[in-house]
Amino acid sequence: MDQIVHLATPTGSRTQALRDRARALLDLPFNDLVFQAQTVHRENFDPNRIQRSTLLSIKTGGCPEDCGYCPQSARHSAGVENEAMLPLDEVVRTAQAAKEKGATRFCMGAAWRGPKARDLEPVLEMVREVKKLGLETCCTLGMLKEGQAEQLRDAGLDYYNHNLDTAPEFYGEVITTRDYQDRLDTLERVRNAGLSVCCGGIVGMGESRDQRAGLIAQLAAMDPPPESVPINQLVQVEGTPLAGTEALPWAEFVRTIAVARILMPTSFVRLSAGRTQMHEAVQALCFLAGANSIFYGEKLLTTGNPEVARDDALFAALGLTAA
Ligand code: SAM
Ligand code: DTB
Ligand code: SF4
Repeated sequence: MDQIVHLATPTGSRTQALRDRARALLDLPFNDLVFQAQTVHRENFDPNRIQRSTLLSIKTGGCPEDCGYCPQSARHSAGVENEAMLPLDEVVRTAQAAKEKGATRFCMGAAWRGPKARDLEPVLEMVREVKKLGLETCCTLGMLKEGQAEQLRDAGLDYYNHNLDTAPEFYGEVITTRDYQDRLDTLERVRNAGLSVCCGGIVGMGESRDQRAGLIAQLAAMDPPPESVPINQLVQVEGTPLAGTEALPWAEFVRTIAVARILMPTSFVRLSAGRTQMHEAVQALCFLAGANSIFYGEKLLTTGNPEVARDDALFAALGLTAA
């Protein structure tokens, strides 16, 4: 029998120690923190190589969950319609185009609480076909039930994305329809199936610095930590409860990336949602602070992402190469 891997509990002493460390790092002078992060980064990665993933929303809108940041919740009025699942050929065409533009991973997202058995079948087919193109595959479909992670793995899935989103004690301010433990349970299923874990969170939702430390500590306490750690800046969408939240100062975002890099030295830290609203100089600082992955392509799930030509120009200006 496979060994069951138990993730650290939200309140364990190891998590608390990591949280104290994350907080102390966040409190450092900016230059000291970024220098430390870049030093750790160079010990583990080529500092000039950035991995690129392309996202596609395969099932958009109409989600029953109440995540306060999300334009796809049926409970908010962000103007995102409930659409049917995309047909297989459209998904494969989009993945092929992403590959031609230079993405190495294709991430398929669905606005579900979790997939029903009949929902999963067409997704398995998408995973098989995208995998055949020679791309790494990733899915983000919500909570998984017993056996579903194995089904995805057997279809050829490499990564499953499921975010903790924020610190445990702030979580209830943002989402009420599922709890933190539900998320940890899904992550445990993903890990036990042998899939690589993509797990991160969102900053700029009105949380405190201490709560940002809490999020990073939760991620770093996973054993092993997630292979991919997306750090999203809240994209404020009119009609969602979190629209109008005071924007996070840019230096605080860079600090969060730096602490993720230091506490998860061998993970890919992804500078994720929010780049459209972020000055390129700030993105450059994120790379300096140890971010080594981005979402690449004009769209995230429902909101915009920088144009490919613009990202290509940014890579050229910084001498970055695609991993
Ligand atoms: N429905 C599935 C779930 O929630 O697990 C998968 C898709 S969901 C849109 C994936 C992730 O996108 C969320 O966990 C959240 O971290 C991120 N996200 C959603 N809306 C966002 C926003 N407005 N700004 C930043 N990140 C966002
Ligand atoms: C992640 O952490 N960020 C991505 C991906 N995982 C699925 C999603 C960002 C969504 C931003 C809002 C939207 O475009 O709907
Ligand atoms: Fe639904 Fe996922 Fe959006 Fe939450 S984040 S409302 S679960 S699509």
